[in-house]
Amino acid sequence: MPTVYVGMTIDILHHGHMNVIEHARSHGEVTVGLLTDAAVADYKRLPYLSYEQRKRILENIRGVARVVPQNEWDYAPNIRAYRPDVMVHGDDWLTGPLAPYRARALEALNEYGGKLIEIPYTKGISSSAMAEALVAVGTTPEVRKSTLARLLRAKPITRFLEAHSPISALVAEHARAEEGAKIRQFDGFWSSSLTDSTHMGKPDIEALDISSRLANINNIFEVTTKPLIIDLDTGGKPEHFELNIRSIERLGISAVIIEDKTGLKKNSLLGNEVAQSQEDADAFCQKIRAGRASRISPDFMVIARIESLILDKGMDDALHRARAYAEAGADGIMIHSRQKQPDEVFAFARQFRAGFPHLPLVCVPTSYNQVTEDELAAHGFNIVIYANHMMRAAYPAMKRAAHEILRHGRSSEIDKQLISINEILELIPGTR
Ligand code: SPV
Ligand code: MG
Repeated sequence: MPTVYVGMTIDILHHGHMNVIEHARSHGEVTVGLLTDAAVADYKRLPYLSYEQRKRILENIRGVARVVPQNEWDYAPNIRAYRPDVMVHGDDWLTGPLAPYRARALEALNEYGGKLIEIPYTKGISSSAMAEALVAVGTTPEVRKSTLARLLRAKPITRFLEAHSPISALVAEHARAEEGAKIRQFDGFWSSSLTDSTHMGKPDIEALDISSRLANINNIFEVTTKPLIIDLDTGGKPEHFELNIRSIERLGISAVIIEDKTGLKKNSLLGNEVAQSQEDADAFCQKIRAGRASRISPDFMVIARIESLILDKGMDDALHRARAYAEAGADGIMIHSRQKQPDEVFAFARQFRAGFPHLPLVCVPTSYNQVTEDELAAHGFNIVIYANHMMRAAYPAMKRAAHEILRHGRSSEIDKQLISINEILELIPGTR
């Protein structure tokens, strides 16, 4: 019996997949190369169903003899490993961004005389569109919360964008940049103390109470599906932190980050221009333990943020604290810096990674903004947070509009820089 290879993701199983499987089994014994979460996440959004769930579905389909992991978007490595007599694929890859993958698959098949059979792509069905719809319908606090842990397992580095309101979160949720077959997206949202405070016209000094922060996040969650990390400043008193963890986790937030400061907190980017004090390391470890003890699921993360470099306490202090916080049970470490170059966070990562090769490392490259995500990943970072960019984009645009209307005594001059009335009426489904 000839062997047949088919590569698939099947986040949502539909008749298009059945066409491919039925066709494949008419040529021999079918092996499905199931794309792993990591293979998919490198190219588009993480599948709704986990690899194990998708594997179980496939194994119960008639004609599928076995399911093997396909660890890359590229078929060639598995073709070389399994050397099927035949590979079956839809004809949607003859041109466009998938064409290079076709060429590589053919090259691998040609090495031993394997055959490629292409069948007409099933029209009128789009897995990606269905997956988006499914994610929107199927997002529960539980699903959203555990997505961060899944992302960290699937991707070397994940990117989070600040969202201070539902509309800013909608923009962050739907932003896309295509690069060949890859579609870059943000993996989730950062609820920033700075921009949440700014949004409310208040200083970033822990002045907003937890209820108003969570009410804002709840509104964001009403209209989005991606995971969120909350900046909880110092976390407050350990007893309050424990209680707040409950409310935070219940809402479906994936992680909380607390910083090792004490007294009146000021924004880190002010550094030592203002009076700020760092918390005693042992007391902060105690807070980490208290937070971890009150979480419900192990997928919820308590991340410790180190302010030693911000407050000019030096690298040794930062590393000493990082080790202590990791040993106290922190699920990740955020190292903050206000330098223009990434050198000090790179040096920190290198030394920290020697003792803790796998603990997630978080950075916030606001001041060292020339650094790329690839460079950060190469230095061992797993989460990059763009901490304030949506607010910083919106505010100058609003200010300009207000000023231009005043200056001209009418709005016509600013109009072409604004979203049109027609577009804003189309922006939110259900408006019309
Ligand atoms: C925030 O976004 O509120 C942060 C990061 O805590 S920073 O503003 O750089 O301190
Ligand atoms: Mg903050």
